Amino acid sequence: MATIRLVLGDQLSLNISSLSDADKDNDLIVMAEVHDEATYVRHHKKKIAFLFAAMRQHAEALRGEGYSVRYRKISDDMDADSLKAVVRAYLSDNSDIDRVVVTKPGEWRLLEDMQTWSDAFGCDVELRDDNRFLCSEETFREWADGRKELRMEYFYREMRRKTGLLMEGDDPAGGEWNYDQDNRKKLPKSKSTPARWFTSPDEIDKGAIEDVAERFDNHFGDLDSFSFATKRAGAEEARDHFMENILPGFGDYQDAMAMDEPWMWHSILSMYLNCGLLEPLDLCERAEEEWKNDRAPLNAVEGFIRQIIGWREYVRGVYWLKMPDYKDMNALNASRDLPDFYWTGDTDMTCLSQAVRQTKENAYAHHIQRLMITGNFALIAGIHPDHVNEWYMAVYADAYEWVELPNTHGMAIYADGGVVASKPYASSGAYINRMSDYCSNCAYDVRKKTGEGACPFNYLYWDFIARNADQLRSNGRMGLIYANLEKKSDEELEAIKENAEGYLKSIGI
Ligand code: FAD
Ligand code: DLZ
Ligand code: SF4
Repeated sequence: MATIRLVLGDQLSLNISSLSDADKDNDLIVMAEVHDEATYVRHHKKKIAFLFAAMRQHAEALRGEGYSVRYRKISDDMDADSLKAVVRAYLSDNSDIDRVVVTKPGEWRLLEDMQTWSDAFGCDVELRDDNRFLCSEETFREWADGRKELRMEYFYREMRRKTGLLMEGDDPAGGEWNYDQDNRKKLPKSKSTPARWFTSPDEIDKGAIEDVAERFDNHFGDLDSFSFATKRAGAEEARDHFMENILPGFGDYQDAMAMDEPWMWHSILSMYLNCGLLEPLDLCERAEEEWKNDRAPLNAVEGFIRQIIGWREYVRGVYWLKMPDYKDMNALNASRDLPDFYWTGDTDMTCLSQAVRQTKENAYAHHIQRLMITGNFALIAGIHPDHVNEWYMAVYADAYEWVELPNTHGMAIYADGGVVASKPYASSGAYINRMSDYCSNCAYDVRKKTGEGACPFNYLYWDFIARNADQLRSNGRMGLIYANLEKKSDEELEAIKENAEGYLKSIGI
């Protein structure tokens, strides 16, 4: 008898656990482009095109390795519209298949669905752990067990010890675990950003792009100028270009933003990492080599490695530890709709129009834009977590719920009440002005707190602080902020409230 090995769109790794014991002569590898996965949120067109193209390229690579691959391209046949329907169809067409093996998906909704497959199909359906992470779900649970707070920094130190990355014996390289204090420079006017590595689509990519243009025209985002790598070799070129040319500056300007600069010194590797074209440990080891060979400074290399073995592994651990309840959390009772400008970029707020327009164009925005612009606005305006989650899931080429949800509900909008962040990452226009040149190119005045032309981040910030006082005042890290709130006169507080309500009404939420 034979086995179906189902490979999902974000499981494009040759060493994925579902294939570890595959019988190349008998087993069938099944890969399928299905409407259910492509439409459960209105994914950016470039995200779908990227994934379909990368899946098609991976199917060829697997064939090259001697596997029998059954690949179903997206079609208009709505009878086989989900992964479950596709697997069922293969099972009923092949009486010699009596088992399905799949690596666990990265989203709860699909895991829950797959847990019903064995009964539904009347055969063994084996769900295997995803072996592409450095910390298993079980190890994370053990680390979390009994801890009052799940702070990333302590998890990260464990991961440094476990991997030996940037360790000198039992001590961290250079004496500090974290060099974040060196990584907060604003981009000087005289400094230009480095050229980036992009590629152009081959025939397989062009086919996927056409299929997406034809079928998902009503989805968010631009499809032209598609320039992601879709094969492992391309992703590795992007990686090598980053290590050689970009990594040395990764640290210094990690928190900076600048007009018409979508990439800064960020790696633009998350979409490859998350779908399996690159591997986390390999990236970190290569970055460490750059430091060891004096080609990149410690603050850059430590910062980069922390994002991967720290944040990336940590948010995945939190996701599987806290789901399914995590998704329904709304600690601050946020209830507003998402403003239309999150989909169009049409707003006079330069910071937001830059972040959204670049997102629309590239299916990418860098971390500080996601956190301190779109995330911060959603937080201080009080947008309902479900709308925030849906938007972030849809718009980025690297978005899968295991990584997106703890970053939105946890890091950006404090919907989880402090599981991920020790306090809300709320800020007024002053922070954005300090870290970017957006404000000097904006219709609003960042120095004005209320009244005509005042920066909306200013009054929305204080309105957020005031309306959530009951819940946040007791947080030790918010003490200074609440002391400043106390200093505001009743008239000032009234003007803040009026401005905030008037503005939110004017944008229709
Ligand atoms: P770099 O800045 O070059 O960082 C290097 C790598 O570190 C990234 O490729 C990524 O794999 C990892 N990394 C960095 N920060 C994080 C983080 N906070 N969590 C997990 N991994 C991290 N990342 C996603 O991969 N998918 C998402 O859907 C996603 N949604 C986000 C939503 C919000 C509100 C926020 C604040 C962050 C989100 N992130 C998400 C994390 C981070 O912003 C992206 O990983 C990063 O911007 C990807 O670009 P890059 O590859 O250039 O990253
Ligand atoms: C994101 C996505 C999209 C757009 N399309 C497909 C698809 O057609 N077939 C597939 O196997 N996977 C797709 N994916 C990725 C899945 O949604 C992803 O595997 C799950 O969300 C779990 O992480
Ligand atoms: Fe954004 Fe306010 Fe600065 Fe305009 S002035 S760019 S709205 S922070």
